[in-house]
Amino acid sequence: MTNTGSTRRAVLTTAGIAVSAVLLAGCAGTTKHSASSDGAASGPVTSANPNAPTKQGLKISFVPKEIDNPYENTVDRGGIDAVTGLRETGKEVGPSDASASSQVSYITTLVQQRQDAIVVAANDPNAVAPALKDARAKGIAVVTYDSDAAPEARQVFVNQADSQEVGRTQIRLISEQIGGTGKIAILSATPNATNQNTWIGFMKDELATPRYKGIELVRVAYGDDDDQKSFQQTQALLQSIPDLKGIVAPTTVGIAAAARYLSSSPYKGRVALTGLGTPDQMRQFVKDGTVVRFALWDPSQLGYLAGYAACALASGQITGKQGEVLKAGKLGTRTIGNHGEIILGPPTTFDASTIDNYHF
Ligand code: RAM
Repeated sequence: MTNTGSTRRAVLTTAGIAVSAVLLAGCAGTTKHSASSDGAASGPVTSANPNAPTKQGLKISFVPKEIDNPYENTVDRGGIDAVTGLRETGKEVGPSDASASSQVSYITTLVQQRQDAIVVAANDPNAVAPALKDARAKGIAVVTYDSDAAPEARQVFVNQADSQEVGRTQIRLISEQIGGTGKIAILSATPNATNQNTWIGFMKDELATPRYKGIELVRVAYGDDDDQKSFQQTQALLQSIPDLKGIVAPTTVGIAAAARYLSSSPYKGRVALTGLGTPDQMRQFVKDGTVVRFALWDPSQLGYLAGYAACALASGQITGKQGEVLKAGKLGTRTIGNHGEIILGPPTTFDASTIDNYHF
């Protein structure tokens, strides 16, 4: 659960310098190439000025669920691209595991470093809340992306897609793949993850509709967004539920590990697997017939949108109120919705006929 500095990585990019990724080993939140800005974050902004110029010298930090998750790294590269495109400084720093409190010390360090904005994919909605509230009280803009924190601890939540749609889509996909009847299980990330729990809630809601009366959700297992644990949990599900027809893994780590297990097991082609995966990780399993169809969005666009949201908040162009409009560079604009939610767009589904069109 505790994060050791040795596995920690910070990715830094500095405006105008083509540094795409720097691997650092060091103490919590070490900032090797800090911006020259004095970092004096201004006090909390209460009313938006959409025409305010984007401040310069902003320091924006991205805190993923865990630092070695390829999905989260792609998201953060997109975020760092966005902020460096605005001539600000961005970095990625975070824990080596996705446990509930693993991000707290990183956030605390970023507050001490007087970052202008902290962008975090919360491993637990409540565990990070006190540290984020402290950041807010010190005038630091707080954005959640991918996985939300308690709403009062942040200003906006940049959501990859409408949560209902993500949940319901996955039930539609598994139903199509098992012919509408039989036992299914969910292989999730961690038990506390806000995003997976929200999606699972909508999956259960969807399963309760008459259309899916032939499908029975028999278990929710947790691989903790750890490859090995997800692999073992897949094996355990298949061995303990002999008549299991399908698995839904709403996590890129989980679905890739489950596909790897299935692909070389006697269950390949007999037990369906769908959920949320990156095309790059899933390509071989789609091509070898282990997986028929799954879903996701473009992770780098999620980070890009969150990077723009962070700069806009830190510049006073938005405050997070419903109805405010975020200008997001190549993505156009997004209107802030209920409870400060900003949605990237609808999820995409991938299968053998389309997967080679996507490279992330
Ligand atoms: C994993 C993480 C992340 C989630 C994706 C789909 O990488 O759990 O939070 O959004 O899967």
